[in-house]
Amino acid sequence: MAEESRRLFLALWPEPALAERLHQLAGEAHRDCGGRIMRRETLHLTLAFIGAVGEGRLPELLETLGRIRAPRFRMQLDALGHWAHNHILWAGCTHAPPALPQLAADIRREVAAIGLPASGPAFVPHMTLLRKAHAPCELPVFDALAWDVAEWVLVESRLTPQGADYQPLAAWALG
Ligand code: 2AM
Repeated sequence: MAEESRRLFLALWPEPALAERLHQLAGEAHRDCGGRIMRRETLHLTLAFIGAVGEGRLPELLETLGRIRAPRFRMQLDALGHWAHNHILWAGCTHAPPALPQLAADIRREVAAIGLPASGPAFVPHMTLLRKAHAPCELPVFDALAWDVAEWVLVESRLTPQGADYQPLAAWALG
């Protein structure tokens, strides 16, 4: 019988209060550019996308990821943007703290070292708020949202007719 596989990625997951604020922003942007609003509980920032991983490789992946050491950091979510190529309306930061791309690079390197694909496009930190969105005429103006990042998570994505359903599998604290 074929081995079960899971669709995996690594991400930062906001606390409910921050997710709520981002969800409100998504609603404001939606008035202008339409599209599909991401559910509050699914909002996240992807660090690395792996894709399908055979069940049998999970222990090795967990052990590899568990060896990564990285510092806590604060991020200011102060920007909204729209990508024409994939019709995503996103939230991000004008100046990412260096610890953020460093964490993404460490994860990608370690995952690649055990022969799994963890690259995807170049790392551009963003949180998808709307999909299938038109280019906005005017983006909502908002006060920067501070995000104190204390952990990162391994998440399984299950595709359902209602959209992606995300299940956290493991979390690691930042030092
Ligand atoms: P997106 O929001 O920019 O589409 C789970 O699907 C997460 O992994 C999403 O944040 C998604 O980013 C990202 N993702 C999905 N497929 C990907 C791929 N092939 N390469 C890189 N990232 C991907």
